[in-house]
Amino acid sequence: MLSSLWASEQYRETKLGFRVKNILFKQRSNYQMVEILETFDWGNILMLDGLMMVTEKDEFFYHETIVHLPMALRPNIKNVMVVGGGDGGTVRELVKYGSIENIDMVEIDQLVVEACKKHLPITSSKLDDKRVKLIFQDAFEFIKSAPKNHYDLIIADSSDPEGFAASLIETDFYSMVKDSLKEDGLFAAQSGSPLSQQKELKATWSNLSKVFPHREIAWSITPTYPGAWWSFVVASGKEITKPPIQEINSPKDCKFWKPEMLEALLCKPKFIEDILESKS
Ligand code: SPD
Repeated sequence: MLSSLWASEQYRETKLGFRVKNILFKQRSNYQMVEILETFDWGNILMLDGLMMVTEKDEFFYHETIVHLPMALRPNIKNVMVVGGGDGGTVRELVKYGSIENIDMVEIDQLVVEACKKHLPITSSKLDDKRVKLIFQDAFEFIKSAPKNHYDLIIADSSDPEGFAASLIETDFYSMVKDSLKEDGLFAAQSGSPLSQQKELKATWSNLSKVFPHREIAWSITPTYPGAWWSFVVASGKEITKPPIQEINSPKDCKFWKPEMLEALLCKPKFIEDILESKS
């Protein structure tokens, strides 16, 4: 029998629908509605407050970009903080590097992690790696008292900058991130859709510019996010230079990422340049 159940993400004035076979998990946490649904076309999907976070079919584009792009820009990354990332996809990519010694994952919502461990087994498969420390706390609060000059890489794998995640694109947050990073440490974050979230992307870029002297923007794709095209930022107190491709030591078991992608993803399409340069 065909299911007549549909999950749809309405983001502003656009809706994207996914036909659902089964509701695997649905529970309100202290922060948001957490749903994991089995779909016909996209595998199991995670939605938070009705917004798409992960589909099993296309999450690799996002998670491989948010990890392997910054990892390609700095050798010798050992100590990492992940802000958010409760589904585990970012950690799964990070643990591919034998050189990484420690990953502090600071996720506000323990229920997201529990649900993903059960229903998104591939995405969450490395959350029990012995180098991973799960900290269930508001990242803004955690980073206030985090050690200074400590991390080589901080990745913000957050929801859209609305509600409790809104503070994660503010200059106060970026300043604390900068203090927690070593001098040549790198900050990487998802910065939303250059098509559907131009105002947020512009705010991210200008706030970053107030704190970090060196920044780059990269594009990638996630077909099930609004606009499909996605953006990521990297920033540092020290110059960001692209190493020659043959010096990039990326893991081989990726589906989207390979060292040649660094040059491609850092090449800004004209309309992204225009957003970053616009006045408002
Ligand atoms: N509009 C959706 C933005 C979601 C970005 N974060 C996704 C989390 C994947 N680990």
